[in-house]
Amino acid sequence: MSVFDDKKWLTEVFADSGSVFGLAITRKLDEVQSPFQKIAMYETSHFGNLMVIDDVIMLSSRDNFLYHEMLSHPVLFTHPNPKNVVIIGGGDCGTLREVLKHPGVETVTQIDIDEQVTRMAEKYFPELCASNNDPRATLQFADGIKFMREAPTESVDVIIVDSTDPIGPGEGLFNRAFYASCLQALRAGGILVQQSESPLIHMPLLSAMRQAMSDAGFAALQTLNFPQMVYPSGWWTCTLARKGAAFNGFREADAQQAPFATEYYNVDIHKAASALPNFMRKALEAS
Ligand code: SPD
Repeated sequence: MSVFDDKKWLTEVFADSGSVFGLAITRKLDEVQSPFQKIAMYETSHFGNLMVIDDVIMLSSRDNFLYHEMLSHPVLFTHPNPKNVVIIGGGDCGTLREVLKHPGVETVTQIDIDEQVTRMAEKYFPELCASNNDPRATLQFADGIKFMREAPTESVDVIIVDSTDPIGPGEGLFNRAFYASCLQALRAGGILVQQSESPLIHMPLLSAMRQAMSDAGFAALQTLNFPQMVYPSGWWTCTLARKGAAFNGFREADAQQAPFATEYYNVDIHKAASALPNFMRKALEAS
């Protein structure tokens, strides 16, 4: 018996780490079966609204800022002058909102395979969709793998892959063929960044992703880590891959004077996120 027996719990079981994460739910708000996946929305007692896709937690009102800011601002302050950005996935529009905060960004094309994710986000996370009508933004509902395969050569500065885990519709976004398409679409010095799962639970996957990025021809890789309570282990990463040049810090002065507010990202966080614990260094050196 637990002291929480008066609550309804939504639990996600992480079979690969023998652990489970739970949030207290006050009610189910919605559920839709799209042609691609089941999207469910819940109201929680402490984390605001919650989106769950195929029984996997995607985001909560309370902590999505960590993930969306870390997927956007480090890469945009690392690129010297990002003008044209592509987001693959990202249907909840939280990443799009962060990217559009950068005044130098001229176009953002978001390609999510599932329009229903965006329709649900508009309804239950309106704050994340507040910038969807920005004239710089184009939202397309299509296959991101095909989009990148057909993208004009050297037409993009930054590609952000804001995907689900590598199962279901997101599976094809984690392999060498996809990274090769991204490399071709990037201009010289362009950067791909992708959510790269938990360092504690998914290190073999993270190593394999990095290997596939290198095999595709990316010249330099950088993995950043940050907290994310609602994902397995509460600890998450994103990995940057640069075309044709090594990483050489980031535009620290610009980040310091950013003309917009963030809740998590700042210069010190950016630096700290690139510090990797020994077990990660060892695993990445070995791969
Ligand atoms: N284990 C869930 C990982 C999901 C990562 N992407 C979430 C998308 C939020 N924009």
